[in-house]
Parts: sequence; C-alpha cells; structure tokens
Amino acid sequence: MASSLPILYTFRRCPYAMRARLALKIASIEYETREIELKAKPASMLALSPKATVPVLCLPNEQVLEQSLDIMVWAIQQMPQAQQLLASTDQQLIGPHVQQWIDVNDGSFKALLDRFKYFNRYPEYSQLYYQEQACCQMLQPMNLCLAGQAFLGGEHFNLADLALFPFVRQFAKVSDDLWLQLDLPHLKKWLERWLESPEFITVMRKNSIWQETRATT
Ligand SMILES: N[C@@H](CCC(=O)N[C@@H](CS)C(=O)NCC(=O)O)C(=O)O
Repeated sequence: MASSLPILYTFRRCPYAMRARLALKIASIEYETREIELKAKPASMLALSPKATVPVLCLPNEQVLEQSLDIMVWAIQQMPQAQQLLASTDQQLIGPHVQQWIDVNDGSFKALLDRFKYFNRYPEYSQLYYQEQACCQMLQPMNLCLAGQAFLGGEHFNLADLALFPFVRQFAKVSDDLWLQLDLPHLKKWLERWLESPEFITVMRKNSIWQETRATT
C-alpha cells in the first residue's frame, strides 16, 4: 500500500482511537483518515490487522501499528522536543509512573466503566456501585494527584494524561447528574481543559465513512 502519508483507520467515538488521534495531532503529524464502522470493517484494514480493532496506523514504509499506545509513542517520537517535554516525570515516554496510570485505566477502570455505562447488562451490582468502584480505583487518585499539579505528568502533560483523558471523558458522559454530584474538582478542571483544547476539538471533527471501493491504492 504505497501512500506518502500514514493512514489511520479510526472510529470517531472510540477512546483508544481518540487518544491516538490526539497524540498525532499534538505531534503535528499529517495522516489520511479512514473513518470506519465497527460493524462493517474494511477488508484492507483487516488485511493489515486481523485482530480487527481500531485504531490501526499504516506508515508509508508499510509498518503497521495496531495498538493505540504504540501509535502514541511513535507520534511523540517524531518530535524530539515534545518527547523531552512529555517525559518530564519519568525521563522516558512510558516510564513506571506513566505505565501505572495506563495499567489501571486500561485494566480495572475500563472494566468498571463498561459496567457503569451498561449496568443493565451487569445486574450483579447497581450502577452506583460501579461508579463508586471506578472512583476508588482511578478517579479519586487522579483528583488527588491533580490537586498539586495541572497534569498527571506535572506542569506539562505526558502520555498518561493523553491516554486516560478519553476514558475519563466517557465516564463523565454516562450521566450528567451523577457526574455533577461527584466531588472531584481537580479532575473536573483537568477534563475541561482537555475538552476545550484546540487539539481535541480538531480530532473530534466528523468525517464521512471511508468507502473501500474509492481506494486507488
Ligand atoms: N488494545 C487496543 C484496543 C482497541 C479497541 O478495543 N478498540 C475497539 C473500539 S473502542 C474496537 O475496535 N473493537 C472492535 C469491535 O468493536 O469490533 C488499543 O489500545 O488500540
């Protein structure tokens, strides 16, 4: 697949795709967007990445990155200055501090987020129980960390901020009422900052679904 720009298979509302797009934007990397439908994945995407999840980034040298974190790291590595800035806490892009946040987010928090959002499918516990557990697992520790600094990474954001933000956003959007009741002022301020950032607004612009038949490559 010869293309001068990287190609990103993406789904607008997917939080994993969101964090990849955000990192690409922050690193000022131009790419071709191929917006897909999860229920009708293009054959060309499946050929590149049989595991069939978005995001998938295909580089001009035909290297395929099929994990959102790999895409984020690759994007930031293209910008030496950003790499230094984003590594301010751990001295590396994904050091132990960043990894810890990502492990909690992609592990127990994501599982609780799904249960909180789709509580009807998980009747073992109430929606409020799932909310409370999610708060204990990640949102309260984040709020505590953000009480003393603007970002999880310190005074500048790092990969943990970028990686967690779309999931916290999704959590907040489950129920306005429930979110408003939570006493997490520092986390809410952090979330607002990301929601209002020009980078996020840009990567959330709507694209029409990419049509495989139109592909010339
Ligand atoms: N570990 C993957 C997870 C990506 C993922 O699960 N994406 C979801 C959408 S949010 C997906 O593509 N699911 C496949 C499907 O629903 O068919 C990553 O970080 O990129």
